[in-house]
Amino acid sequence: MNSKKSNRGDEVKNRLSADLTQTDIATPVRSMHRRQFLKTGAVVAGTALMAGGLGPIAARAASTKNNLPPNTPEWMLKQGHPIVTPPYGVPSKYESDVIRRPTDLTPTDISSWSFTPLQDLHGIVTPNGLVYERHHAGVPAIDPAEHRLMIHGMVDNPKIFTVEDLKRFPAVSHFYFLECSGNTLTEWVKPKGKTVQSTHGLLSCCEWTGVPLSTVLQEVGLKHGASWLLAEGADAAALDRSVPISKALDDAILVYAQNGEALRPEQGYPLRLLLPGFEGNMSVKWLRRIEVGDKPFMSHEETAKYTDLMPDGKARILTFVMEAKSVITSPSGGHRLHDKGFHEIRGLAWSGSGRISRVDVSVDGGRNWRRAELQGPVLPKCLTRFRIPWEWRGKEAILQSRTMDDTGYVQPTLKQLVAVRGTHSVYHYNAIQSWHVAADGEVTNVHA
Ligand SMILES: Nc1nc2c(c(=O)[nH]1)N[C@H]1C(S)=C(S)[C@@H](COP(=O)(O)O)O[C@H]1N2
Ligand SMILES: [Mo]
Repeated sequence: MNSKKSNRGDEVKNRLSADLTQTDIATPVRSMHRRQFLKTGAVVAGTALMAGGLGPIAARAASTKNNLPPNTPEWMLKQGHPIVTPPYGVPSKYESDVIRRPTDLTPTDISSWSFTPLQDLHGIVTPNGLVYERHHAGVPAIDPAEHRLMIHGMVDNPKIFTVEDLKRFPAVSHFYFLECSGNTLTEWVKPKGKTVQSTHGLLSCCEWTGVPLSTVLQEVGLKHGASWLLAEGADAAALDRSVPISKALDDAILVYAQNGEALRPEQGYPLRLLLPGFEGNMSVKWLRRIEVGDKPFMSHEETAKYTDLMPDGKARILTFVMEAKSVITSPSGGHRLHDKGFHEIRGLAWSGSGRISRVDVSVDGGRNWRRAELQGPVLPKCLTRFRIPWEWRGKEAILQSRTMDDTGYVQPTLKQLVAVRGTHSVYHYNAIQSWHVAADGEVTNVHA
């Protein structure tokens, strides 16, 4: 997926390397002697950017040499484009390869996935246009004026709410990750995904706004003995899942906005359920009906699918929580390190059980570990960004991250995971990911 990028990087690297001494390549810009910096300034700046994974910037700079100092770049010689073109802003055209990517694993693109480009993102928030997608019957085009949420079953006052009704309730906003329990499913037996987008990209993190489900359940009144509910979507799949009342009364949200604007159609416009830390499948999109009952409803999605086949031939069912997991996003599969010396290893950690308490990073396949820095705020059931400095000496390395959450749970190695779960499972893969760095800087997915 990054091949375009790395090729561009390679070209520049080839063109630049003629001008560079070995010392220049190995010296971090910050500590470089001023005279030396001036002598090789433009070239070194480009190289340093590539070292940080910003290959395309260096590539562009080199391909438009006339725009480089001491010249005045062409974009300073005329005025820019006027405001509100377009009225809804879009990223720079130079970011056009930062996109969701589909999979070739599904026979149709109606019931399929698209993956978030984790390798290109910064911080913890997923921009709305890059949030991963999982639809079982495509994206319905719902007119919010004709959408309703019906709540019935074991309640005192069954009700039908409009979206506007729900927006009148006191609102909350929280940052939570959303992960498909099928995330990383290709990796059980062999390392398959080429990039972190394809291995871990069924993962996103937004600020979700809506009304707590507990508030609305209070409005309709739960009958004595009510202990489960069924949430149903208004798509052609009519996807439905059972939710324990304890979760519904805890942190479940009826969501109508993500990252400050209305939900995107792909994310469930105009209304979705969000169950923080639970498998993505249960956060029912295009939510139209909640039925309250006293036992799980045993829908297709929680019996035929979304169960975990164990080594003894029995299947675990109703496995809700997404357990602690982490992954290095830079450098990661498809990247290429061009320069020895300083690199910042960056990644994401998350846990459906609570807060991330720690991330350790190994560069030797798990023999030695160093503690990474966690970027605040460290929020519960939210992505947490970690970073750690690394001096690459141009030798082979195996990069791994291992996280722990505030329950004390430690992310397993693949061996530990398979010892318990076997290899017949599809969902809930959360083993430590390994990226192999070759002596030539090429980064690939391996099992270590
Ligand atoms: N109604 C409905 N809800 C749904 C789905 C669906 O197909 N239909 N897919 C589920 C699955 S499997 C996941 S992982 C998440 C994906 O949410 P997203 O597309 O907003 O990332 O929505 C869940 N909710
Ligand atoms: Mo999913």
